[in-house]
Amino acid sequence: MTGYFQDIPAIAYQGPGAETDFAFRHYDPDEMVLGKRLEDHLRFAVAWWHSLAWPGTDPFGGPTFQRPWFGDSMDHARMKADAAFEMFRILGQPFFCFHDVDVRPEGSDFAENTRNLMAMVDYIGEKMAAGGPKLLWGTANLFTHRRWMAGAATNPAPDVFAFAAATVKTCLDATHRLGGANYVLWGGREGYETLLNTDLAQEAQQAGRFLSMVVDYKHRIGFDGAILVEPKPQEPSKHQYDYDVATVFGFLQRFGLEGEVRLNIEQGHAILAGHSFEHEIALAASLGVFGSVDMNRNDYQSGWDTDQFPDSVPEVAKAYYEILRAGGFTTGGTNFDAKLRRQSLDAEDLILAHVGAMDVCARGLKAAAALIEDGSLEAARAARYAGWDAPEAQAMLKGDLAAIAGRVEAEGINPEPRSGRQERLENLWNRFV
Ligand code: XUL
Ligand code: CO
Repeated sequence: MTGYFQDIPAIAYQGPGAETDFAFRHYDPDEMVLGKRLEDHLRFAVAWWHSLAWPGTDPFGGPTFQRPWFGDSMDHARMKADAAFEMFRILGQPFFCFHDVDVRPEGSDFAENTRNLMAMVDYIGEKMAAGGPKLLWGTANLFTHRRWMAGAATNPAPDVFAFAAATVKTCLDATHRLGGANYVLWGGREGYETLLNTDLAQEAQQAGRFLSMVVDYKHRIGFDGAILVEPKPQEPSKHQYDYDVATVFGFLQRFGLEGEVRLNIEQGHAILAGHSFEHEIALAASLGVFGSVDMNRNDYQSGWDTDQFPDSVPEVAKAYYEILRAGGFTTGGTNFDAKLRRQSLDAEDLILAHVGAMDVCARGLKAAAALIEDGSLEAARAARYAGWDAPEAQAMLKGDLAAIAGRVEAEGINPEPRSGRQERLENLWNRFV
């Protein structure tokens, strides 16, 4: 016990009329929505890095947080894990996520890193066995340490590629041992700062081989979770190769991995790429590679990845609508890849950030579910494409230009445009959200 959260009660569902801030108003884990418990729809996860490891720095300022578990020793790492599970007990969320560096102190070499990680895996595994949340995903931090400054898998130096491969192997082992539902790769340094020193063809070959080896190793150890790639267009690199869903899908196809790897889609990354969150989810679903989400929000003025907790029900409703339309999460879930503002110093800030975000997501998902249940939006969408059911329309999809031209002439086809009814559908949407 760290006692860090000692004055904060376990958060329970009390409904919209709750009189305390320390209650869920909309997230009732047991509420049945579309035939499934809300907890099983949303599959919330707390991110170890933002909530327990991040010290409140920004590009202009040092740490603002003074958590008792900050430090470089194994004792500190264990205290951090104790605090994590105290926080998890208060929130009652079903999952968490971590990078290797979030849970272990940095060693002097690969062997010591591995020893530290595996000792912490044992420690965390005991806490999970005692009734804590499950692991949604594990990952390797291949971007903070100075060795990764020119990339991990795409580094010009083969020894860095080797160190990255060895590190991902141990992180996959750790994730497997903790029963993780997924393993994530986010390539913050897999990109470039300047084309003047970059060989794009060479780096793509390295990245393709690296990901293929990850998939091979997953099968070798019998890890049955999903391998997920997390797109992001830039920051920290000027340009990142995993730019967005479309770019990653093209990369997966090029290396024959589209049946093996799915995507972890983050709200803030979608915005940075010039898309909406729901676009990225819908596109991944349409390509059969939707996996999981990192739920957060960007500040729309600042133009960088601010990783704030979500606060907008209409925004998250659009994301959950696409997720539900795709059949809901399978191995994935809602990971709060979100951090406090650096002035939010207190233990209660950390708890209330999650409570609010969980309520926002619950409201959004329930609104989206009501729209699915109503069915009018999907009926309107289907009606818009209904012409394609006709045999002559289907024949065109296997046809050729000359045959189609002949038919247009023979039948005097001269199409009349039809309304897309956007505002009518927006009005429908707003009746539910
Ligand atoms: C960075 C980011 C990461 C990944 C995991 O923008 O989203 O936290 O989710 O490495
Ligand atoms: Co993320």
